[in-house]
Amino acid sequence: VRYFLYYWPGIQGRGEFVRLALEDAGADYVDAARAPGGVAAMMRLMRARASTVAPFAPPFLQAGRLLIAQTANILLFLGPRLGLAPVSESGRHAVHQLQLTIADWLGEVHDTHHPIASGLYYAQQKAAARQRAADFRRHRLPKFLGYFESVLRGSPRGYLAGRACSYADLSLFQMVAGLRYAFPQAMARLERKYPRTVALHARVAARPRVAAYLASPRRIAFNEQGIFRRYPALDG
Ligand SMILES: N[C@@H](CCC(=O)N[C@@H](CS)C(=O)NCC(=O)O)C(=O)O
Repeated sequence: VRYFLYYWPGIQGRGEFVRLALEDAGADYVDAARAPGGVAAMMRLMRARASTVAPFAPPFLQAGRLLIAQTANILLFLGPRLGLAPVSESGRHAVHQLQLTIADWLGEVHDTHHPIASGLYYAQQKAAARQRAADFRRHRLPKFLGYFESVLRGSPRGYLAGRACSYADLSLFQMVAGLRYAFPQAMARLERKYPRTVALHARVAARPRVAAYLASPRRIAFNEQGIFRRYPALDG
């Protein structure tokens, strides 16, 4: 089956968590909104139709007649099809649980630069952003990193759940990559406390298809329109 991923062109954003899974598996997919006319097609798919529940927001995935939205839900669907989820029911729920926790974490990263409203510019909420980011760096970032480190500590193979790499491992790689981009100083200070998480990041980056993807033009560079933004004022 050929997959069609719809996500805003020009940013990694939430689409990147899906791209990483598709790329790692060598899946046949089209990054559909990056093609000419792709955004218009994406907006058309977001209009409710009688036969489907329309997505509220990108990313969403078209697979044959299926249209699936919500990052963690897309990965729940793709995981077994791409060989990136455990076979057991308990394993699949564990990976989905980890992915939902990553979604919560990512939302908090977003709120460091948009603490008041997503519809306002960063420049309109700078003072609140500084306050929110300081709390994120001091409390939330170590708490989330510590949680994933403790999950890895309990795992014999160095992956988050089960014996093999899952989409949650790919997503944790993306969190570390994004956090290093957005908060270079904070991450430099913190990282040594989370050696398993850092090692997992390196291990995922070295997976042959991921490495090839990261070096390709398909990987959009981090930038200040995405979720991970480098604003020095927010890095302390
Ligand atoms: N919970 C959803 C969030 C989707 C989402 O917030 N998408 C953003 C782009 S990353 C968007 O286009 N939001 C439009 C809006 O919230 O109005 C997910 O994880 O996929």
